[in-house]
Amino acid sequence: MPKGSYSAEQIQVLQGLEPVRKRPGMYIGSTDSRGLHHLVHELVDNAIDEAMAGHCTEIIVSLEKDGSVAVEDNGRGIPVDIHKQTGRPAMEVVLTTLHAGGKFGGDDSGYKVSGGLHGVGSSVVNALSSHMRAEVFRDGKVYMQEYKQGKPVADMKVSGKTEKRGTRVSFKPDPVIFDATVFSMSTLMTRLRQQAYLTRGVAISVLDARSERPEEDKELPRLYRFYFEGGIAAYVEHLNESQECIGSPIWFEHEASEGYVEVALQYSQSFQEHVVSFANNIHTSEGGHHLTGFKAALTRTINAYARTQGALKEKEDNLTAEDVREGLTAVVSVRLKEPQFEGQTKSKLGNAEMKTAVETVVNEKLAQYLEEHPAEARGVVAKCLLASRARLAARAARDSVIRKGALEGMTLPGKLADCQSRDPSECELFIVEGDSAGGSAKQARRREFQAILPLRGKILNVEQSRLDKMLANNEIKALIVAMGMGVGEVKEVGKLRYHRIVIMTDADVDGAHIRTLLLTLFFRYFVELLDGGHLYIAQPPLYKIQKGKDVRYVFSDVEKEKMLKEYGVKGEIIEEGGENIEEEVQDTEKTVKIPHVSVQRYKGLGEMNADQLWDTTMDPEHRTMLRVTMEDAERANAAFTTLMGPEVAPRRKFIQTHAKTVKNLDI
Ligand code: TTJ
Repeated sequence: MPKGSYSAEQIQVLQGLEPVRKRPGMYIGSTDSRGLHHLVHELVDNAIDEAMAGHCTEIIVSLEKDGSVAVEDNGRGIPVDIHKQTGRPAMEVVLTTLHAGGKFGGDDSGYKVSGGLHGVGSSVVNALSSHMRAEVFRDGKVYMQEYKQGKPVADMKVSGKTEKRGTRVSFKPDPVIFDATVFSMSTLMTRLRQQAYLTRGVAISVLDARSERPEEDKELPRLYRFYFEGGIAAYVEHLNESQECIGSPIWFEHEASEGYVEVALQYSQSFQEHVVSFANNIHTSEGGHHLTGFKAALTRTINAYARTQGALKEKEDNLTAEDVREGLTAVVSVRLKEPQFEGQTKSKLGNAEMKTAVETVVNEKLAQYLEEHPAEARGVVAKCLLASRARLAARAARDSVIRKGALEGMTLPGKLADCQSRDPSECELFIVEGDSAGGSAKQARRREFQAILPLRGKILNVEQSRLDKMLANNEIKALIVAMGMGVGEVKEVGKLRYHRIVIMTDADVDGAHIRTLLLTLFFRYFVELLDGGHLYIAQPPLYKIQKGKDVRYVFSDVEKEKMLKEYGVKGEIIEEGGENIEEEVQDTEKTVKIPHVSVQRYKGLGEMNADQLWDTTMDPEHRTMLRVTMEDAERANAAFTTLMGPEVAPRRKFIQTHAKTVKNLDI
């Protein structure tokens, strides 16, 4: 079969659409407004693929009077010939079966948007529609088939004559499936505009023909046409609209063996960095190898140029990656045959070969640009040097804070109850929350090798703070001084005074928060301690269960229930209390009395007496501690960034999604 011709032979694994209607969320993520709009993009992606293959220049999305949406292109049309495996027209197979692999034409030579991150296929749209009509215009004829809930109403037929060429698919989302079935033109436009920027030379129009429009659409014109001859260069121009720019956007493309690479960039006098990356038109918000390659090449090329021009003197250090990205706006777009999407939100490009592919192109083309545009090149280098000088000044200020501060002087903080030993390999530092827990821990500890540092209140949120500001915080300074290894550029792991650093917080929400803050601090500034296995989390018990002289400590509710069963007492009885109370446990409101057995719940470390704290939590012979591993920290890092970073929206989302898993809420 010659390349570029098409037939219906390559559809591989076929499956009906029943599972889609049973569990729509599995296929389109959700059945809310987001999932609803996803249906449109699913169809548009097919048309974009046809455009990327070079066969389509116009895509029209229309919101019809009857609540349906139509997507039409002027491509070659979905194949209508008979698919050998099933004996049905290819169009029917494409729209009524879940086809693994997503290839329904003979033409799999190109890069595809559909079948990428969300590409579940147009049949999924069909399954979730109360009604769908597909039309293919080719060879002067209109081939047409209609469906209800994904099932053909009749065989495909020739329904008329036409001069047109292309595909038109219209559908009405099934109200049985979706919470709401009203489309928002403004929502659709955001993504369609982006797609138009990314697919240079293709026009994407949106037409609103509805008589009733939702509130957010009422002010909008009824017709938009997104067409950007400049593609991503126009995108960069648009992003930099309100900035004072250095020259026009730089644009280049290259068809490498690993895939297609396209880059546009422009510097402005802003201090922000705005670099966005895409793989097969899908926004890779978590970056990936294409972005890594871009950044590496940028740093290398600008440094090389600055050196040959003498802008960087021999004895001066190279510009850092951050220096060369200050004021940069860039779009990096790659297309590849088999994109791998990884990461927390599956939006990180995992194909390692794209690093070199992008790096090589950018090295070459950017160097060439700088050579050919000396005026712009001077502007760019000047901007980067400015960023570098600002960074050096900030560092000097920070160093002086460190030198002037208590760190070098080594005056240990007053509230540290240090241990006697000076052999770090046997020394332990317990970081405890609050003075009262600190008091218990001081009584409980073995002073020969255990030191206690009580921290008051919530320590600073380090994710958002710079090092200098962080060092102004007394709690953090005390901790850093106690550990003895310094911080930032004067850090020396060899000077660590304790080889075990133990975070010991209460088993409640506040404790968890302080633990997260501490982990953030360690992850950001003392990653060596994680690598070296020096960081631990203490495991104080949740309950003390006592029957006569027999005392047991348990660390979870499950363990508690198990223990009580062993004693022949059921959980419910405990809650109700009972007769024959023989024992009373003092010191707590939460004492529950039952025959012979008492259960005490520890709300905080302060509620344990020194002996109990030693026995259960601090005694190396009996305690369990969790060692914080790099893997924990890596996993935590994502949470840190979401929870602690400056962006509010993702944090709210994280909290909403995880709220149910926060147990032991201390109300
Ligand atoms: C497949 O490979 C051979 C040539 O035609 C290719 C194809 O299917 N092209 C195509 C599909 N163009 N447009 C579509 C399409 C457009 C919409 C709006 C919806 C769907 C499901 C497909």
